[in-house]
Amino acid sequence: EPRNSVVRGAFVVVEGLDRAGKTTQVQRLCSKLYALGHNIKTLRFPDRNSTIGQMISSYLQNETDMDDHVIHLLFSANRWEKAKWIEETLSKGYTIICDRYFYSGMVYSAAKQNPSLSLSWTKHPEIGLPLPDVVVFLDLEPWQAEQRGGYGEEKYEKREMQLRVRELFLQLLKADDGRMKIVNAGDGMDAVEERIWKEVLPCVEAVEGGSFGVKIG
Ligand code: Z5A
Repeated sequence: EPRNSVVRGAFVVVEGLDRAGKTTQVQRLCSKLYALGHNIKTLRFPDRNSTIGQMISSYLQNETDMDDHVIHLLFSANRWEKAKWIEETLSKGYTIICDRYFYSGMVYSAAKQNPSLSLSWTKHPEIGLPLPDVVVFLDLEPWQAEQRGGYGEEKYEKREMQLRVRELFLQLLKADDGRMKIVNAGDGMDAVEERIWKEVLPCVEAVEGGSFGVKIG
């Protein structure tokens, strides 16, 4: 059970390109926070367990084809399925570490260069979702990502797509109100872990302690 002194948990999102090390770093961050006595839950998107998540998974594996808008809305719906759980979990005092969120949703869809699917269009279905307190963007150049094992079989794992995705992430960062933190993910795992820690710990402590940090705009 969460500590009584916690006002609410912090909502921490880890974003980045393919192979930026999100899974690795989410695990490390959770263990460190847990060791300090924080109560932690994790989440990842897409959540492939739900019916909608299974449709997404089948699309990513090239088993089904879908209109670009349809898959965009399914990714968004997959987050909305969890919105109430996120709010309830935070209010019970658990800090949530989430692997990808609507930032990925926006940039991967906009990177397809469909004329009727601009970056601003992609945002609309996401409006109203619980807003993270801090978003760590693990930045890696696509050529560095490729050195970590090359691209697999999934839909978006191609160099041109990854280059556009990175440009769009950087565009979101420029327009951001201060909750997104860019972290160079091109070095060893320990160095990256340390950089993330410096960004996340103060935010978790502030939110759990009752100071809500960045106000929701
Ligand atoms: N997508 C979307 O279109 N719309 C949405 O709304 C959402 C997602 C939420 C599936 O995502 C696809 O869905 C994704 C975006 C799109 N498409 N693409 N591309 P996913 O999250 O299920 O899959 P993923 O992002 O491709 O996960 P990943 O490949 O597992 O990457 P990762 O979690 O960032 O990396 P990792 O597993 O921690 O590490 C990858 C490898 O690198 C592994 O061998 C590690 O040991 C190694 N590694 C990690 N860190 C380092 C360092 N620092 N140095 C060297 N090697 C390292």
